[in-house]
Amino acid sequence: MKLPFDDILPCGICEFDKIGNLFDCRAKERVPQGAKSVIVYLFPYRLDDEYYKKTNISKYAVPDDYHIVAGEYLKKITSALREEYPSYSFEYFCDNSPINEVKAAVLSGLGVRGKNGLLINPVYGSFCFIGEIVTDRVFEYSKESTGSCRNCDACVRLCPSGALSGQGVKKESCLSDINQRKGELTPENVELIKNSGCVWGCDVCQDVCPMNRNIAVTPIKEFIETAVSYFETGDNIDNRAYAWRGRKVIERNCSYFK
Ligand code: B12
Repeated sequence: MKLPFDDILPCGICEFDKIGNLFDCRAKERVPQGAKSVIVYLFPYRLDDEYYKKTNISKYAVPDDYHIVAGEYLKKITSALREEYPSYSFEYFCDNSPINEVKAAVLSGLGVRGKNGLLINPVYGSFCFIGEIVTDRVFEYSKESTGSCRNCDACVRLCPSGALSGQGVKKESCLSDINQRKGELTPENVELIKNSGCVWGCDVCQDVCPMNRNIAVTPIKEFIETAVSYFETGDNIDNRAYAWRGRKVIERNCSYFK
């Protein structure tokens, strides 16, 4: 069957049972009983270099919130699937998902897992969000990606907070976790934020990755049309990836640069 957006979104399918343990979260309840397949989509978000000339937020937060944008695409694809296969269940997820999305993407043949724990696609690099549709219908599974990243260890060596060991990311040490945290930060954490020049998220492990050189820019027009590369205290945060935290956290981070 031809699905909407087949021509722009990289997609692969894996067996649900290969995903392993599901994350405990509210969305877990929506996983169809007797789930068989996970249809995984990538939403590439790298924009033209122009957009990153003057920036103080990480690349994932430059376009409108991906939960909203990817959610709209997934909703349309899910509707088409429900119409085509009315006796099966289809539920979509993105980020707030019980599925380990990087693992699902690797199993679906969409790329390899880097030492920074992120999925690296051959065309779009790691600058891709991941979303998926879980169903109790069996589809033909894609060939799992094999191999690894280039093992150069640049991400491990250059991570500003030493959060990477080569086995994945140590959440509490990751700058992206630190600068999204509420409340008072330790002086060490404040120093890390000041040195990063970034008030939201962190891209160092991706920016230094050689597999992210010469990658394609996003084909998703909503990401391009909504790009805002710089955040200043008082700016509108509607639909932004940092909105869910409220403005206090990002504005606190801005205050460290005054
Ligand atoms: C919690 C979370 C975070 C936390 C903690 C990250 C973590 N890995 O623990 C914080 C806030 C730090 C974070 C930061 C970021 N995140 Co985040 N995050 C998530 C989330 C919601 C859950 C991840 C999780 O808890 N994993 C659990 C841990 C234990 O998994 P793991 O580290 O992969 O460990 C497993 C593997 O090592 C596996 N394993 C072992 N060996 C092997 C071998 C292979 C081949 C495979 C496949 C697996 C595997 O076993 C372990 C146990 O399951 C996912 C969405 C989702 N539902 O998956 C997004 C997600 C991973 N994040 C995403 C993004 C974009 C980011 C940032 C880049 C944002 C930014 N610019 O600041 C950073 C990157 C930091 C980094 N290097 O990971 C994207 C990644 C897209 C991609 N291309 O991979 C995701 C998929 C969200 C999305 N829907 O797009 N994130």
